[in-house]
Amino acid sequence: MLRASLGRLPTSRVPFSVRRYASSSLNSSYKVVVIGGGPGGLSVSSTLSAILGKNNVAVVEPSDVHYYQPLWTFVGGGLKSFDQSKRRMEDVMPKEVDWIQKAAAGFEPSSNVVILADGQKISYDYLVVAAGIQVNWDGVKGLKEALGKDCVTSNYSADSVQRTWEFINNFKGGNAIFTMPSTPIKCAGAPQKIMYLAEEQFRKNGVRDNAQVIYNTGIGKIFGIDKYASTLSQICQERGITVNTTTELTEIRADRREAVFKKTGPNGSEEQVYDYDFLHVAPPMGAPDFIKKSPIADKAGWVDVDAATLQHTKYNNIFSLGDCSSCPTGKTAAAITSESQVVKQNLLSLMAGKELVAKYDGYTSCPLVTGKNKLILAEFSGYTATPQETFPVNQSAERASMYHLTSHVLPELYWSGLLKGIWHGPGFFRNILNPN
Ligand code: FAD
Ligand code: UQ1
Repeated sequence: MLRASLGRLPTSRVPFSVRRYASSSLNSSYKVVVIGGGPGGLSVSSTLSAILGKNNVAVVEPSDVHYYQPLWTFVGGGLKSFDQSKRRMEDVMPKEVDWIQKAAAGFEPSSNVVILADGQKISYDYLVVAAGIQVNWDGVKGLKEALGKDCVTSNYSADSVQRTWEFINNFKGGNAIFTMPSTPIKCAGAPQKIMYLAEEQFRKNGVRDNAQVIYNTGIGKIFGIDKYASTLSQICQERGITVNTTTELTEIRADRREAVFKKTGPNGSEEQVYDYDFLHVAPPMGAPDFIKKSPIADKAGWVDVDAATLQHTKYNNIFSLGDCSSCPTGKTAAAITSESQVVKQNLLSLMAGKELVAKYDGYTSCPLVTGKNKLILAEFSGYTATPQETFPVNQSAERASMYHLTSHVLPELYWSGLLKGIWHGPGFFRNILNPN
């Protein structure tokens, strides 16, 4: 039941000027509560707090740091520094929001309440859930213990991404294995992007002739969209990279430098053991546990939203975007550029009692870096599995221009555009440059 109208003020307010909300005894209420201070949460809260004004929008976010995760491929590949991916959360948090620096632990959507990890309850008129995806480090036996040590690394962790470059650059030969799980993950291209950068570096370092570069993926093809998959397969063939599909990492035996894989699919379960001299792991991922066990989750644990309006299928004052939502598309920051606009427009329409007309079309993108100065800019709809390219060129080709766009322009669009709520993706430019 909605209690809100556009002009209503919250029933209680943060009674001081600091933006962190530290009280554990006071219950508080906001017009809009946003869960998560990643790109999804910050884009939406920037715009809404600018429109609704101070004390009306709260962001629940426990972390002190905000990472531009797409840069981690470049960090692991030795092309950017880790510090370039990092900002203090207080520097990116919109000025007009109340930042509640705690974790959300549950939802009581029938009473419009979010429960925080310390038991405190925050009530809302409207809720936006953008808490990201959960990386399940326990999903591979031995991974947690092995990570960041003795040639085992992952670009999916702030703690190990810098080791990736160290291990790549020190690699002397043998098996360099890159893994991709069968679960949904964020940026499904990232597990192979780092492989292309590593393979290039092995050549530069004169160790390529002694190396086997192997991509073991739990899914049935190298990439979900055929147009890009065929170029990627060709690149792997030309560069002598072995691609094994339906081959999923289950265990790391670090003491013996062995990686255990199982065959997935209908004839699955066969076990294969590989020796490794470098191992880059993309771990299994899934919906965050606190969402999964709550009433706002679908069967798989994602926030259950309408794929077009991004409104919850059952609770109409709840929206979700980004990696934790049920939208059947590639989970990327690029997807959030489009999703955020839809959430903002539809939320404001709902507040004004108007029909929800904004519709998300599944746009997502994966900048597949294949070397220093080479990149395939895959842009597509995850809903139709067809390309949705911005530029009037064949985007499945490797291009230096796309590398420079991704390396230099996209970070700026992210920090100064998406996080500030003013960059809603390339749709406008696509309609001019490459209309269909
Ligand atoms: P996140 O960015 O994960 O943010 C979620 C926020 O919620 C976090 O700040 C977290 O602290 C907070 N949170 C978590 N739990 C709670 C809780 N219980 N309560 C409150 N807050 C909580 N995308 C691209 O578009 N292009 C790329 O090239 C690209 N490359 C990538 C490469 C790598 C190696 C990685 C790791 C990711 C890449 N991505 C890329 C994916 C992109 O980073 C994510 O899709 C994007 O960050 C998702 O944004 P989000 O806001 O949904 O979630
Ligand atoms: C994008 O807008 C974006 O967010 C800033 C990304 O995240 C890093 C992307 O990866 C991509 C591809 C886009 C889309 C932008 C253009 C200009 C194609």
